[in-house]
Amino acid sequence: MSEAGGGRGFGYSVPQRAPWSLVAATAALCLVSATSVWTAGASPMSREEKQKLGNQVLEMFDHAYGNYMEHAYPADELMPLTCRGRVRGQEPSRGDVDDALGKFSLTLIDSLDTLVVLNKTKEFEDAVRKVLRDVNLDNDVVVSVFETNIRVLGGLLGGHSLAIMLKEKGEYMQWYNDELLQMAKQLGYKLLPAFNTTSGLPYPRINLKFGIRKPEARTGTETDTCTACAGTLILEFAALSRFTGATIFEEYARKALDFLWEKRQRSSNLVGVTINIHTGDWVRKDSGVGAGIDSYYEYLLKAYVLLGDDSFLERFNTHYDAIMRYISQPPLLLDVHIHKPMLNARTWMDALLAFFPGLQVLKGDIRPAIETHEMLYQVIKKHNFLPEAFTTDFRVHWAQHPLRPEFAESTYFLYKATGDPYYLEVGKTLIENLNKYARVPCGFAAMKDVRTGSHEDRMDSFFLAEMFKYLYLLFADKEDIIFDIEDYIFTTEAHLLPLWLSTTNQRISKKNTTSEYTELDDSNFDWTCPNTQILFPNDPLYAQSIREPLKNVVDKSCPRGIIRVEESFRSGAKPPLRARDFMATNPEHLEILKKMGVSLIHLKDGRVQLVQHAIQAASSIDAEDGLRFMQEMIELSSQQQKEQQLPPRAVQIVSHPFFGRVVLTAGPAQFGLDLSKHKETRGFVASSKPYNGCSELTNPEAVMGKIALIQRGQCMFAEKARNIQNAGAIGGIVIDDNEGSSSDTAPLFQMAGDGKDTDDITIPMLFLFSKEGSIILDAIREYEEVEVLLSDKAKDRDPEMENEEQPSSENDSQNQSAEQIASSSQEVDLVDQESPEESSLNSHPESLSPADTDNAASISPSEQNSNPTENHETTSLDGECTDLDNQLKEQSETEEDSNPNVSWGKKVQPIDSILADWNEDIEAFEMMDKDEL
Ligand code: DMJ
Repeated sequence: MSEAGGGRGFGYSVPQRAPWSLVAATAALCLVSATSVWTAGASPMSREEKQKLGNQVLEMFDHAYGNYMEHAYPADELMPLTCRGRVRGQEPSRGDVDDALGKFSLTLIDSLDTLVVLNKTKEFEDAVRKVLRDVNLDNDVVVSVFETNIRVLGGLLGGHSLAIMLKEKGEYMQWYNDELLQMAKQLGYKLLPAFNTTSGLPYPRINLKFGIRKPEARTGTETDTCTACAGTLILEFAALSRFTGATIFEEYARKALDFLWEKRQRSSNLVGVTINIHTGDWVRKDSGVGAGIDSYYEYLLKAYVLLGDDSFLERFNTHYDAIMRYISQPPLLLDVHIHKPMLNARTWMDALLAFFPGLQVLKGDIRPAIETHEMLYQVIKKHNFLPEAFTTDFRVHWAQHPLRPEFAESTYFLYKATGDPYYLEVGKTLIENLNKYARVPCGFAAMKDVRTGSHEDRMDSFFLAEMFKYLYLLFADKEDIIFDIEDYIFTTEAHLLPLWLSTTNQRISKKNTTSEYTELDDSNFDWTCPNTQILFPNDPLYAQSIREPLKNVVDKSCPRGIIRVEESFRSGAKPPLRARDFMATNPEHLEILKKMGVSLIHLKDGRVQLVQHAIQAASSIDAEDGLRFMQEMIELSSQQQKEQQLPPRAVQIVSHPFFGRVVLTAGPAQFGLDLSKHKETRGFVASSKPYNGCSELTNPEAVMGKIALIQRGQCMFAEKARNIQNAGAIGGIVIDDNEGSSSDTAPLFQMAGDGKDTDDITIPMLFLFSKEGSIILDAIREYEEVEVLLSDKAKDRDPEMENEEQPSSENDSQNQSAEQIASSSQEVDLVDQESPEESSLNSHPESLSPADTDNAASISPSEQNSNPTENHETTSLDGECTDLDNQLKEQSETEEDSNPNVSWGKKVQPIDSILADWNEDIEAFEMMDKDEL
């Protein structure tokens, strides 16, 4: 290879177009050949420590896989809190997420090639036998075509790829006769009817038994699919064609990709998030590199690597240029509109985009990869995991984390590309956090809320397919793996497909499907891939030097656009209409607003948005008044939010045998000790008598110095609190009297006072739904002495207690049943998605009746600054965050996009077009918020 002339980033060009096989192999080699190039900057990690960490990954995998096999198999997934299998139809539906479950032992199939990578060849052999013996692909279940392709078809093909590799080595799998491939082919044929559309884009779902559009299929009426859903098939489908010689699969996948390429927005070269599979119209016109689009881009580049087809690289490069021009604002990656790519479509990022630095490594654009990865790592350091979505100033937007592997994936690729031991330290942190916060007695549980540390009864199959592979490979040396990983490419689900497929069965007529690219001119696009051997030796501190300026980017960030607003209010002048007096139904008020350039947008859900455009004001003085009015509105709104919404709290069971592993998310109280301001309260629990706590307790000696359990109902929350406090309790937990209630099915609320002064209540009070409360009640029945911690956030487990956990011979059986109880716990959800409106739906006599929110204008500062340049200017005012900033931080912690917007922009735009834009944006936001990641 010779050095690139004008290639983007740090790529190196391939001077002559190589034959397919060479191109594929070269690209893959570029990706992985840089390990151990140098070790500078971060201190190098010793081989012993790497081995220790590798062994730790193996142990963790055993814990996850072992519990799945023991307690869940043949179900699709393990429910690690209740320690049983998730069987579709037997659990309450979780919506789209469940479309991955086809009653085909999903986790087993998704884990197949992980077993080989982790050197568990014997277990692999057993697992393959189980798949062949037990798995039925003909179930009457409607599944996602995308998920079934990447997880099941990919899993079978990855398994097959490594089975034939092992067979050839001559020790294991000698009996294997392409059985997995036959299953893959059977599944491939089951997915094909989904492509029966004029566009060639597949339907999003298919019935494994009945296909599509027949009445018994119960699917086929959908009109839309996501871009990634239609554009993430080529690797598996082409591999299936090339392994079997049946070209139809590759043809169908190519046709779908060709259609998407045709439909790209021609001036921005971006694609939207969802597309109509019949008309080809973009349904959602926002565009990023995360949810809904991510693996479409990934597959274009990887299809080039695997298949050696130039057109895929050209498409990828065209999109990549657009991404770097519009979406990338290093270290951020922000969604934009495909038609107006200079306009940000969101002010938050989702966790799925964490794969992108890894893809940039494959592309050869290392600098932005290092920057984005560093930013993501800082978010992780703040919250232990990457929340499903976080704002541009790094606050939690959606607090869940289903143990996604994307960040580990990028860490692995960056380590391969740079050899910088910093990335090993990053991997070590990921391992520590998983063990500390997600590990439960029966596997690893997804985080329900990264802020409280509460869990969800869920361990997705991709955790085994991807996370353990990338973490193990990160610490492994070449000799730790029984085959050469560089001969394979990773699919989006980290399944391994051999690069030799590029020269096998390539009978597809590419002319039919990619007519635009029959004559290629190398100068049209970059032939890039990172050759780090050439790239780094002269500058061993390269990666570190890129990370350095970003070191405190997360900690230092302030909400954007606030400083300027605040400055404009230093004069102390008041607007002619005070925000607190404003009524949206008063025509005089509306007139004043208009004069000040403030317009009103009525949202579909009944709320009202206020938008100020200084240019629309009658005069510059009115414009300033408008700003002041909006400022007051922000403060008012912030105050209302604070009054109405307290964050969730945690009840953590800390005594033997739970040791803090079970964390229940609890509803706060608007009275009593505020756990966010004070130290947590720790104590043993005792039931109060009467259990409803509505009169003086008859068992004060039992609750004295303890945390009293009281049943909800019969009287006000505050009255219960006073009664237990008078009996000497140091805290209280109110348990819902509505049997079977759970935060999985009901929004949690905060307990309101009784309308009188509640300052006399000084103990902390928390609320648990019945299902969660019964975990504590069961524990008392089993162990009598149960100690809990009431806090605003789950605390680290006590290491001493953890050590005591090792079962001794006498208490083995006790520990065993303790594990069962611990693992049969349900955990609680709260507040992240709960709006004040939802709280008000609760009509229980004691519950909070929040103020009427009609016309209540809460404010989102997030839209204040959609201009990337301005964003950077305001962010650079580090350290100047004021109380107001903090208020807004808190305010938008959970409500970022649902609030009305204030625009401080000075752009001149006719009001009609502004409103049209806003309506489009609002619709997009509403759809996005409904979306599953
Ligand atoms: C995986 O199933 C795949 O990586 C997919 O492309 C999107 N993300 C999930 C895991 O987060």
